[in-house]
Amino acid sequence: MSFTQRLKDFVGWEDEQKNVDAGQILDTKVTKKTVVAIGTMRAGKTTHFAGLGATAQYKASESAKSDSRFRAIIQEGATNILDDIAELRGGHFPEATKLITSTTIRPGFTFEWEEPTFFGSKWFTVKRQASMPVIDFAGEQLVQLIHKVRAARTLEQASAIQGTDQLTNTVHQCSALLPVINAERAEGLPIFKPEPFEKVTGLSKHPDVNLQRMLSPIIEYKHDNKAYTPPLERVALVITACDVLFPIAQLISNHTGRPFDPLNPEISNQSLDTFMKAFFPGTHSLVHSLNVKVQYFPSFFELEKDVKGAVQYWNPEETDPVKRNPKIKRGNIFDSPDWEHNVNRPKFSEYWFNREIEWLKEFATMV
Ligand SMILES: Nc1nc2c(ncn2[C@@H]2O[C@H](COP(=O)(O)OP(=O)(O)OP(=O)(O)O)[C@@H](O)[C@H]2O)c(=O)[nH]1
Ligand SMILES: [Mg+2]
Repeated sequence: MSFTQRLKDFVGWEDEQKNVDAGQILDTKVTKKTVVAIGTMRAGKTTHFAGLGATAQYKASESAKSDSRFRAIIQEGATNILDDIAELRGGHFPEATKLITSTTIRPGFTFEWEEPTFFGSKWFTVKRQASMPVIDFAGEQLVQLIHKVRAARTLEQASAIQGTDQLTNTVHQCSALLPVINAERAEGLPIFKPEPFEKVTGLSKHPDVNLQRMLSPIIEYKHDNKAYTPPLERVALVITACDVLFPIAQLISNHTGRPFDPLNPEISNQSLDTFMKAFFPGTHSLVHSLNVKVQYFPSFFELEKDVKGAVQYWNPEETDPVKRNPKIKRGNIFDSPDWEHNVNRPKFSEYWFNREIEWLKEFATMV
């Protein structure tokens, strides 16, 4: 934590609350900072959120031993996230998200940090909280949402939506966006897999277009309704299934003329920025036009492979790739004497999930 932040915490100073009238008009008063995570079909949203939940649980357990406490409250809402976490630990990817008919969604994470902070000559306990409603809808349903958000350009329209559509409201309330993008959607790379665009009307063949269509209405809405919606302060791009990039990292490096290593903390941000610029040029330009700090997070769950490097499946005889169900590599009791950290622990980008939690902390409000 920076010194300035510590000072702010100490004196209980909060950044000037803009949009204080918003509560009266739209009843969308911001008490906690809200981060909204969003992504198109089969982007790896459910997997990523379950990974974040798992990491938060590990972190909370570890913090029990230290003075700095971390708590993770996972609200399931209408989702299945606790089960999804257990699935990952069992080596399975979560099921494809089903269409949700309920309007009371409100799933998500509340993370809380409690830290002794030394200031002057005294110790104080500083508590911060970040709330992260997760828009984990089936991709198909999200596409419908995009149309709604796009239509609500005026306050009247937004008010009409509010109450009937919590989801749209959540998007409009957010102060940070966390778009989730699957590395396999990089059109032009040998690993490219198109979005299942035939299945959904309104979905383009080109992932870059879908991402822009998803993000630009939110951005436009925020731009046009500055008095009624908190400003967008931050954007973090999560690149899922990053493990598929490892074997072609060298190719990308040659392609871009720069070192490419999403997992190297020194050049991760720069590598993924290059990646976005090359393969998602429209989205890259849209996000960068916001003039906010953009952070990238690589995310992956490694697949179980045999000695020849062939992916292992739970149902190898199935022809449908979804039903075939790849196995996630994970630790078992014979890996090392340290079973506490190994049993049912998937091999995943845990370091980066922790960085994501840190990012949320920087952004969290003091409570
Ligand atoms: N290799 C690899 N594959 C992944 C990873 N994350 C997701 N996948 C694959 O992508 C599929 C979709 O992931 P989900 O997490 O269900 O994606 P989603 O965005 O929730 O999808 P919908 O809810 O159907 O829109 C999984 O079943 C996996 O096959 C990853 O980190 N590595
Ligand atoms: Mg899902």
